[in-house]
Amino acid sequence: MAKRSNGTSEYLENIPDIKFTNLFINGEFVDSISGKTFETVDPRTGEVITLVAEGDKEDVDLAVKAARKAFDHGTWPRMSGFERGRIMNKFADLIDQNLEELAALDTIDGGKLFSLGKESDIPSASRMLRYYAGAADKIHGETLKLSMEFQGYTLLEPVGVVGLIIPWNFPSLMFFIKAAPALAAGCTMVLKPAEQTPLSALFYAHLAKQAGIPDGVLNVINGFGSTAGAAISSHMDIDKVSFTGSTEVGRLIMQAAATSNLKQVSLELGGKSPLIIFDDADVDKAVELALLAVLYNKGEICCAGSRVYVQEGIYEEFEKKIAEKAKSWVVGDPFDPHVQQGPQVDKDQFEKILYYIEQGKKEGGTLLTGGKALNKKGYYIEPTIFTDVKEEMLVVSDEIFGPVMSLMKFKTVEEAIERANNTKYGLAAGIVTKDLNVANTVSRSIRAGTIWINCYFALDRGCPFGGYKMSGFGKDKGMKALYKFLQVKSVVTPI
Ligand code: TAP
Repeated sequence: MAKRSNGTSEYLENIPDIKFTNLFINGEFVDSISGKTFETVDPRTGEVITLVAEGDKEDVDLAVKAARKAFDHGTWPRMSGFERGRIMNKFADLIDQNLEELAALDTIDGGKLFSLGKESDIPSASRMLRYYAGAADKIHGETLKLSMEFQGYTLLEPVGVVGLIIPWNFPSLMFFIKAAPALAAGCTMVLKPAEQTPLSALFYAHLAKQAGIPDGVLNVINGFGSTAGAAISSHMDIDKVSFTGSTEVGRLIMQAAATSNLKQVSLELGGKSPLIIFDDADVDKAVELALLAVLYNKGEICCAGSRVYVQEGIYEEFEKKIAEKAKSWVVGDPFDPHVQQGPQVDKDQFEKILYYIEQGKKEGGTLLTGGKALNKKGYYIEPTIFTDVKEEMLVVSDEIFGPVMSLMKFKTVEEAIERANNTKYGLAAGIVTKDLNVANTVSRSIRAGTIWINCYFALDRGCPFGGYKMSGFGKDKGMKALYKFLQVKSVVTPI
């Protein structure tokens, strides 16, 4: 990797040259029609990394036209599933070959740990492709026994042109959580990365072309949600939108789909997930798990366990131990291999988190640890734990999307269930106990899409993931996600 001349990090050797900054339409990198660009910023310093082409409605129209042509007349939906899978595997090989550069792009663009990018995000992205590559030639309908005079069968057909709108917290993984099943199904697509993290998405567009994905199948439009994003969700020629992001924007996307062409919508939205720790837990292990649950990826993760309920018998010991551990948590440059938490993604997110911390203090919460920004350049925030908080306080009810935990005490299993469910969200929950009956009762009683028992963030490409309640609908990952990009056609003939 080459050094970037204006880099300010001491880890200059890790910083890649930025090769791709344009829109990717019909297999080519092109300027936006307006010629406009926007800045993408390094959250370690607040400095501009580069300018990126800013796509708008006209650019989305061009990309949809290319995707439509590739779907209606191109080879991708018509080739064998085996051949699609072969090309997707080649795409995955290319990702593996460029692992360090891709991880570095997500680190400078999103403040993500470089070490985790290399060990987890980028390898998971290529494995996501391989998982769905393996499914591409196993898409079958059913034969149907009908009434006396008829027989029938079903065909599973790709939905068509799909719009994929993704957030900034996992730029690489999110790209493939959406694009990999859509590719396997035979769809063509227009993907909009978040404005904060367009760089790895453009690199993936380049690798897609190298792998042999035909022109027009995968288009990438950088830009803002209110313009490029809205143009996708209201487009008359897009058949489905798969969205990951906030509940507020999810609502806008459903509205746009309803008032345009009634396109299908799937939404992976926010969360405020509970982690419930019972008296029989190993306290040291539970402390480790609780810290991971809220601090992983600097708390910028939809299923963060940000409401931690600890049963009264172990509460005091737990509180003492988690305070010690949180104070020794290392926050700093995400290229430093010793660092556990990098900067928040941008100034807005940084200020939003600090606002919630202030609200927590005003509402009567006690700061057990943290509570402020680090005294240095960049968007760094101390791991923050509040005690003396209740569900009705903003710090407990709202998704903060930062390194902020609300720590609370409970008495009984019933109380834990009731308080855990006292939220508009339903993305995930964690339970720590050795008692199988308690684990079973609680996991069945919590209204959330994923329950982790004696673990947290045990996310796997084969395991469906998505919300209940206002955390959305329509699963990502697993075979469920493949079927989101397929539709059923029934064919009936007389016998
Ligand atoms: P959002 O503001 O919702 O942005 C997500 C994406 O939607 C971005 O690409 C954004 O564009 C775009 N967007 C914004 N306004 C839009 C509009 N009117 N029409 C169409 N697209 C629009 O969320 P965020 O701040 O990026 O991410 C944080 C949120 O995402 C959190 O609430 C978090 O819980 C949620 N999230 C959920 C999950 C899952 S799996 N459920 C995973 C990750 C994140 P720009 O940002 O580029 O303007």
